[in-house]
Formats: sequence, structure tokens, C-alpha cells
Amino acid sequence: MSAGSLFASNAYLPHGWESNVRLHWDADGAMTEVERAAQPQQHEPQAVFVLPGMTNLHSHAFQRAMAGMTEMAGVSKDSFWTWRDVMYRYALHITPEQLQAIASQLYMECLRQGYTSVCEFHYLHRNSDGHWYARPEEMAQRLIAAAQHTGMGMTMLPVLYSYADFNDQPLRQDQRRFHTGVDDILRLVDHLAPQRSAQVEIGVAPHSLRAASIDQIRAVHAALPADRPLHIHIAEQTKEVDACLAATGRRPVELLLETGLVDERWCLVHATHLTKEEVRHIAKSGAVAGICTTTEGNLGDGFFDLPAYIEAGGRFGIGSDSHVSQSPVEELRWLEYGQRLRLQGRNIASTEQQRNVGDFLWQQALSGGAQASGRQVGQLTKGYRADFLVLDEHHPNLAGLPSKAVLNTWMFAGNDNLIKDVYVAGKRVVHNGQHSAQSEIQQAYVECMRSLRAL
Ligand code: NGQ
Ligand code: ZN
Repeated sequence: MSAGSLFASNAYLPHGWESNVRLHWDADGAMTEVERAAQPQQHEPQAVFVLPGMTNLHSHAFQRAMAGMTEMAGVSKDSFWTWRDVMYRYALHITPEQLQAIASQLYMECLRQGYTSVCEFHYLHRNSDGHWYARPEEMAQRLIAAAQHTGMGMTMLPVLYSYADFNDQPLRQDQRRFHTGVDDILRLVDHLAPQRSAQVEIGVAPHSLRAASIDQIRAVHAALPADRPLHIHIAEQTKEVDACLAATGRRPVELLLETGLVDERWCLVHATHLTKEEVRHIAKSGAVAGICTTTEGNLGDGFFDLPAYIEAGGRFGIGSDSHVSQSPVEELRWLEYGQRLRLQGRNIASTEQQRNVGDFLWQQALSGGAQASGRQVGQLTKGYRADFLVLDEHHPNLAGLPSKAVLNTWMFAGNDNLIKDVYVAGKRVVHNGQHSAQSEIQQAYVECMRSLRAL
């Protein structure tokens, strides 16, 4: 890699759009200077609209391979839980090579749509028989390789998965690939340590309060270095809330917060079914709520209480989770639309300080996503990664548009991908909408899908 710079006639800085900015970065991909009131030079690279790339704070990459394959009604009433049974069947078949091919395709798609970082919530640890691979970190390494090959920044989160349900229920047969205890997870963190860099961080994710006990969560928390992110699925389905109440007398969020462990390091994924009190407590903890709108819609989870959470000053980011969508714009658009439909109102994701819904959503998801990733991303600021998007200023939606209308237009006026170029760590990985390794990655994916679809 080499150092570089770009002149932007409009750049989205932490306080909002600013004109005449020059970004500088070093050979390691970190921004060294954000020059303001700059003058364009004749022969330098230039762009009209530049904004920070988004963090995808929740991904199960392998599920990309089954997107669109579970939309057919079964004989019994379909639900999150019947979907999960089908998902487990897919999960049992995926080889390390296939995982790498699927994740490469996914990360490439995500990059083209504006994600420049991903938090990979990875639980496909063992082989199909339930035995460890020769290298226990084999599958995690495949995901890291896919991130590196495509240029995606990554937070790898090996998932602690010990039980099938509350009260330490033993795992089901079809959960055998996920099986890990605290020691397994700490070993994975250890083996993956050499991969840590400015582009790759390693954290841990207890899968859920169903799959990991409070004691295990305490143990992992105690052993993990204090700067590493921790993610967990929580309160996505009412059935989980009811089971938690029955087993512990507490609701899931209550139970987790009672440990006193939850702070800015944490990402609470979904957090769909909350009392007003839980909303306030999460907001106060400084943790990030990981909202995965399109997956939550696809699985019939319910609505996140966005207005109450915003009112309480809560932090949030977005994730594409099961990858029924790979677009941050669609994720954020449906976050707002879900609330409009639910509340029969408009312009919900806004505050007195930020009335532009598109700006509010992009800005919040940038900072929440960055926090959840544990990496220096999400803003055009010296010291942060040089991860940014260049929009197509010639697209009819953007041509001649004042910068303050750009995010609203992008988010709420059609489905064309307005991204022209994508830079990660100062390297241009998408140019004129095409990824630098697109045809090769796509070919490997198509081949992989040919065998998976035959299942
Ligand atoms: C997962 N996905 O781990 O992939 C979960 C389903 C579960 C979502 N929650 C499995 N969207 O929660 O038990
Ligand atoms: Zn998930």
C-alpha cells in the first residue's frame, strides 16, 4: 500500500458536510490529515461527495448462501424458530472453502453498497461431525481471509455457544458445529491474536443468554483484555423473553445488566423486546444496540423502540445479520419506515439538533457501528482509518444537489446504488461500482452455490 490524498468538494466530517477538504493518509491506511479550506490542484484525485464508510455491526456470513431460500410456507405455521431449523440444516454442510467463497462474495457486495467494516459473529467452529478442525481457528481464519481478500475491515467475534436453552440445556444434534466452552473461546482468541492489526480486531460474542450462562459470560469478560468488544444477541423474540423470565425471574436485558458488566464495550444485538426501563438502562450503560432491520423484518421479530431509545440518548448501529440485504441504505430506510408504520407518524429518527432523518441515521449508525467494532473507523478524522465512499455526482438524484440533501435523497429516493468508488485503508477497492476482484470472487461463489443448492 502507499500513502495518498484526495480532494473532496464536499466531505462528511463529524459535524456534517464541509466543502473543500483534502484527506491525506499514510501507507498503513490511517488518515494523517484532514485539510480544511483546501484548494483543488489540477492533477490530483478529486471527488464531489465523500463520506465515511459504514460498519456492518452484525454478520453471520454463511447465511448469505441461504438468503431467498426460506421464503416458502411450510406445513406448520412458519416462525423465527422454523427458519432457524432450516438455517441449521444449511449450517451443517458448509466447508471451510465454501465459507471463504460465500464470505468473499458477501463482503464484496457489502463494500459495493457502502459497508467498509464488518463485525463477524462467528459460531460455525467445528466440522460437520462436531469435531474440531486440525486448526481450531480454521473457520475463523477463512472469514478473516475473505475480509483481507476483499479489503473489508473486520472485527472477528468467536461465539461462545454451550447450551440449547436456559437452565444449561444440552445442545441439540444439529447445533454440534457451534459447541464451545469458555476455554475453547479463549484458545480461539489466543490463536487469532497474530491476526490483530489496524484492519482486524478480535473480540468475543456469547451467543445469547440461551446459549451461554451468566457465569460463563463473567468468566470470558474476566479473561478478555479490557479493550476488546463483546457482542450478544438479546431479546429478539418474545419466546426468549418468556423463557428467561420462567428460568430466572428476570427479563434477558435485566438479567444481563444486573451483572454490572455492560458498558461501552458491548453491543446488544436486536434488543427488540424491551420495557421502557430497559430502554433507559441500555442507553445509560453506553452500550450499542445492534439493530438489524431487514433480518428482523424477515424473521418477524418485532419493532425496536427507536423513539424512546433516541430520547434516552441511546447509541445504535446497524447490521445485515442474515444478509437478506447487503445495503446500509436499505437497513436504515427500513428502520425509519418500520417506525412510521408502527406509529403512524413521520421523520421519527431525528432530534432537535439533527432534523434531517438521513443525516441522523447515517451519523448515528457510523458512530455506533464504530464503537461496536472496537476499531478506529467511522469518521473522517486524523488517526482514523481512511475508509470512505465517493458518490456518483452525475447520477440524476445527485446532480446539482446541495450537500445537506444528499443523505436524505440517497436514503429515500429510489434504489440505484449511488456509490462510485470505495476506499478502505486508503486503497480503492471499488471503482466505478466494480470491485477490483469481482469476477474471480463471483465465479468462486457461483461454483460453491452450485453444490450447495444441490443439497
Ligand atoms: C443466529 N440469528 O445465531 O444466526 C441467530 C439465530 C438463534 C438471528 N437471531 C439463532 N437473527 O438466535 O438461536
Ligand atoms: Zn445474529
